[in-house]
Amino acid sequence: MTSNSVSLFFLFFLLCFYVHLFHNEVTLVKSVRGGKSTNLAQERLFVNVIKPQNSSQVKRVVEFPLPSVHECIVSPGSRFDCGRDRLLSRAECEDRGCCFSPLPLSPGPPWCFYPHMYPGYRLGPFSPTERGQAATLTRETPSYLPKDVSTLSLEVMELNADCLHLTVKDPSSQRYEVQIPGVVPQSKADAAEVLYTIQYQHNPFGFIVQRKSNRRVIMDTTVAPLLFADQYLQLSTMLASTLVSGLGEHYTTLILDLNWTSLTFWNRDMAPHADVNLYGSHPFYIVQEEDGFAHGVFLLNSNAIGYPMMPPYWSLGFHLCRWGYTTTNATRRVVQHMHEANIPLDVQWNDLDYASERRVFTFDPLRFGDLPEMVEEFHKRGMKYILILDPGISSTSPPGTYPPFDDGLRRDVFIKNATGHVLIGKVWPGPTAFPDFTNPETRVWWDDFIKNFHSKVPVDGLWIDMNEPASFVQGSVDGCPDSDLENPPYTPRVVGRQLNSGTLCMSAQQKLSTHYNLHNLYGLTEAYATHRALMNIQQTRPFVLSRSSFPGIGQFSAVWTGDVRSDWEQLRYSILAVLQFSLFGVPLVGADVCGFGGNTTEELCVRWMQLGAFYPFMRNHNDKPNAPQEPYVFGQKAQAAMRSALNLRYSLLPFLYTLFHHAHTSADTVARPLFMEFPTDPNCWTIDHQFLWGSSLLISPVLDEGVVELVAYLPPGTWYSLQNGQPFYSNGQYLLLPAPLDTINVHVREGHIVPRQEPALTTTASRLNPFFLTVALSAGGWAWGDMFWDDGDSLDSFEMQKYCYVVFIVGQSQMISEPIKLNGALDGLVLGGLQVFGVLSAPRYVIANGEKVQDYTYHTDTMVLTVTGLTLPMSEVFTVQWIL
Ligand code: MIG
Repeated sequence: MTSNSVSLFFLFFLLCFYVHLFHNEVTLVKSVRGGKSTNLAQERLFVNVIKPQNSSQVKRVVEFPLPSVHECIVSPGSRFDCGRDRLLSRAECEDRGCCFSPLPLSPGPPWCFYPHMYPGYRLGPFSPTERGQAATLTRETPSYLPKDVSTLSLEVMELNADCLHLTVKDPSSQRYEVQIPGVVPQSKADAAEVLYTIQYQHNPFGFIVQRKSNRRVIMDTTVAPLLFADQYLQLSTMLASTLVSGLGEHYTTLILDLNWTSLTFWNRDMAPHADVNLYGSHPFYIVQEEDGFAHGVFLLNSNAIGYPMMPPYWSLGFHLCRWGYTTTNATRRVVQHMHEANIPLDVQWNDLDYASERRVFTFDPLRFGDLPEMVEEFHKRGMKYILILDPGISSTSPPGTYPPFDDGLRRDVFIKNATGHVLIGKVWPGPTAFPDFTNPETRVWWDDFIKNFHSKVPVDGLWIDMNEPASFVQGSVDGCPDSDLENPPYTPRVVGRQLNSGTLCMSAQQKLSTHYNLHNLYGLTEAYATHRALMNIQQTRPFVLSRSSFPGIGQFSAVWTGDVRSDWEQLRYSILAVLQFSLFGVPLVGADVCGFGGNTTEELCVRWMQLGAFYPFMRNHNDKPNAPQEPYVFGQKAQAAMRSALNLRYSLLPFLYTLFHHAHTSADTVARPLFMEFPTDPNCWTIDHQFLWGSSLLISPVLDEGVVELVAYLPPGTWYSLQNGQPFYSNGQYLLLPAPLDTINVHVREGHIVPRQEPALTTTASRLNPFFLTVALSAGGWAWGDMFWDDGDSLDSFEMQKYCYVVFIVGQSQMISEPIKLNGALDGLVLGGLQVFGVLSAPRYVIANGEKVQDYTYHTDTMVLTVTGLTLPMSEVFTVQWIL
């Protein structure tokens, strides 16, 4: 299961549940009776999974009896598709023993559907296993699918009180199983504490998972047969509500459309737009149950995975990139302009421009000849540097002139075609071979070349693009053989209609298995290899940014949402995309600020910089042909707005970093949908134009052109404007808020304390500045906050106990810091002040560490107390009191 599910339980009584099926491609079809019905019992979910295996297809002709009329009495909304693989005629449908009844709706219920009690597997007796219990499933009547598997093994493991794990597999053959590198939690739940029950229908086999406390059924697979064949797998269930999120990566809303839609998981180089498969695959969904409960279901063919990595502190600063910084001097000028415009910048990037003939591990001797010197200069300024590293290795340089290829051939690190020769595709350098990152030798080769390159160009992180993997030719320059892998009996609805479209041949051979099985894992395996290489070289926390993704990638990499267009619709989409990745255990995520494709406008770019200031990962990036969009190219007013958005972000970095600490240690989300904090508030269930940072900050960006005010929802409670402390007492209301071009609305939730620091032009500088605290008092005058702090880039600082953790508590007009863990990282750093929102009357005086304070102000209209000029050591207990 993805790591974030565990923490969701603690926050939201999440019942996590995962089904362990052996697939590498999934299509989901969801439908609600009659469209948007409120009859929750009618919703269902099909999971159609393409299964790999061996040898050629054998057509089996099965005789099915025609279902009786009454077996076909199924309401349209409860129909489960008996023809997911292809469109069937009545005769073909009835040949399968299914019911046929056309309907006028499109999209709508299937015409060919299963009768009640369609034959399936029979469940045998259970026997105990090491981790749970197991049984055999046997199919007496073969299904209509070619090469179905008649005997399956089922294992049921109660991993935790809140987590159930089911595995279904073919015991008789060695089938590919995903192995995701990471931690595998091994535990067994205490029976008394388990939150769910599981019941079985024996014949045909199905299971029902119920939440104990309210007896709600959260999964019921008896609604349609389990199908398990060589290249096809189908599991169907009812859903507990219509509020389903997840199942990325797609261009959708936060709450998915259940009106007979399909979502295909097939990693693809594809600019985000509706109804297509995008760069990553995350077969995880979360269902809100309408009374504040929620559960998640994860479909994976491997064991559980680890928590998100702890990012280096600098990676939370501002990143600037474009395709088309054609020389080192052009790149230097960008940094210089940013500096002169007084706009924070931590990380400067280069795209493909740096490479000689677009070949990775080289740099162009003329245009980028002094790249090493440039990187050193950036480092001296306290900045970092990242460049792009595509996986395709040029295969046409003269022998002896391009070691990555020559050496790769020698060490046998490349993906092979079906006949055992290195598969050649086409990417930016022309014909290329593709490293097989499932091969340990490839990882060593990759390490070696990164190390060698790093010894010349000391990059601070790597950007791994085109790793779906993308290729400009279909399959390979020689095409692909005609086989079941290239043309399965059922091809999911992928862009290009062929699995090998825009990528490698499915029959291509990797160390672990065929590319058919490993396709969606290419980015993950590359991210793992790259993370490891950087870790070995730098001995500090690696930074990797990947476009393609799969569950588990959050342990190794940040992800960005690919080639978004510079327009308002894509600005809006970016929030949903970021929130989805939060649910998938990838907290370090963002979209290209100001948009990648097409020209931005000044107004759009200002609004995007404001929203981007609240992406966990913030990078402004632009495509080659487009007008520039660095902050300094715009007018003074726009620059001022961008500068203030960035200063706001930089002031909040201690808080953001603390949220990442919680993501890393307990799988919390960082950017968070409102429903996760307010699960019983129906207004919050679907909101995806606003979001939270942790549980404390509510971000309400402007997402439309020409708009200077905005309707924002404030969940029940008191919310304070972060800008001026003005309180809003909400009963759960929509409010009209002013939002002039220089403003992004951010509200602090009552009862929370946000640790902050004076901003600077880099995090190297800001990390030395005085801290300050923003305190948002509850109605009773209380507040709580915490801060994680360390040197910002040591490996495993938490695991090695090399960090500080301080809790701040306010009550009865007094703030106390409680340093729970101190290792020295806060030595020399001071608290410079605090702002307290919601102080009901003017204090008579203020005392800090027992002494009267001179520098403070109180605003009667907003009820804000501001204390400045303090120098209280952060590494010691401190107190601040305001005497009323
Ligand atoms: O096919 O490296 O999504 O961010 O600038 C284009 C050039 C290849 C796609 C990435 C984009 C990057 C671009 N790359």
